[in-house]
Amino acid sequence: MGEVIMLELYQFGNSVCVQKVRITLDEKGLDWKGHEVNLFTGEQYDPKYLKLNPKGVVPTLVVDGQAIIESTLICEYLDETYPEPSLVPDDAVLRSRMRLWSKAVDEGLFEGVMDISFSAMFRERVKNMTDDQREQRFANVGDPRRRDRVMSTFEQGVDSPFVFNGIAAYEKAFKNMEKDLASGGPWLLGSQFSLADINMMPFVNRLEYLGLLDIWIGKRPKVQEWWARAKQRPSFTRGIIDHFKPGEETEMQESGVKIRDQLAARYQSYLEQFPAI
Ligand SMILES: N[C@@H](CCC(=O)N[C@@H](CS)C(=O)NCC(=O)O)C(=O)O
Repeated sequence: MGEVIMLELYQFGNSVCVQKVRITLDEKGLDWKGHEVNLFTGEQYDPKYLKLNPKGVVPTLVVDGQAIIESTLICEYLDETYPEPSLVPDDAVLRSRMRLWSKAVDEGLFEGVMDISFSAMFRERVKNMTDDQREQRFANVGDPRRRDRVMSTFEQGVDSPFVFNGIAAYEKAFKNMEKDLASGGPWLLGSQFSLADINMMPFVNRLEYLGLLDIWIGKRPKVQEWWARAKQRPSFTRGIIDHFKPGEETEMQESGVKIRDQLAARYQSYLEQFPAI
C-alpha cells in the first residue's frame, strides 16, 4: 500500500484565493485537513504562521511538513502531483493561455476583488469597530501598498482610485472571456475544464454575491453561459458555497446593493474614458 500523504490547507472561509485551491482539491478528489487562519483577528501575522507563509496571507498548503504558498502555484503543484483528472492542457500554447488567466488575477483582478469587496462590505465592518480595534487593523496590513489600498477604500469607498482600477481589471477580463468563449468553449481553453476556469470562478462568484455581476456581464451571453455551467460543478458548491459562515451570504448581498448605483456609474465612466481597451 502506498504511503498516505497528508495535505493540510491553511485557509479562511470566504477568501477567493483559498476558494481556487479548494475547488482544485475537490476536482482531484483529494482528502485534506483544514486549519482556519482568522484574517480579521490578525492570525496571519502569528510568528508561527509567518514561518509557513512569510507573506502573511492565505492559502498555504503544507505537504509532509513542507509549505507551498501562492494559490496559483499550489493549484499547479496539485495538478503535477495528482495528474488525474488533468486540469492543465498538454499543449504548450494552451498552457501559456491558461497562465494568462492567472496573470490577469495577479495583474489586477485580485486587488480589484478585494478593493470592491472592501468598499462594499469590510468598510462597514471597520466602521463598526472601536477606534482601538481600527487602529490595530490598519497597523497590521503587512505592506505599504496593502495599507494604502485599505485606507483609501475605507476613506473613499467606491470613489477610491483602487476601486476604479478593479473595475478596469474586471472589464478587461470579461472582454477576453467573451472573446475566447465565442471562438471556442465550452470552457475558457476549449473542451477541457482547466485551472483557467478555476482561477476565474471565485472572482465571478464574489461579484454575483455582491449583486454586481450583471454590470459587467449583462450583455455578454457567452460569459453568462460559462458561469451557469461552472456553477453546476460539484466542486463549486464544495469549494465555495459550503464554506460560508452564517450571515456571510446575507452580508455580501445587503452590502453590494448599497454601492451598486455608484459602482455602475463608475463603470460607465471607465468605458467612456477607455473605450478602446
Ligand atoms: N497572491 C496570493 C494572494 C494571497 C492573499 O492576499 N490572500 C488574502 C485573502 S484572499 C489574505 O490572506 N489577506 C490577508 C490580509 O488581508 O491581511 C495568492 O494567490 O495566494
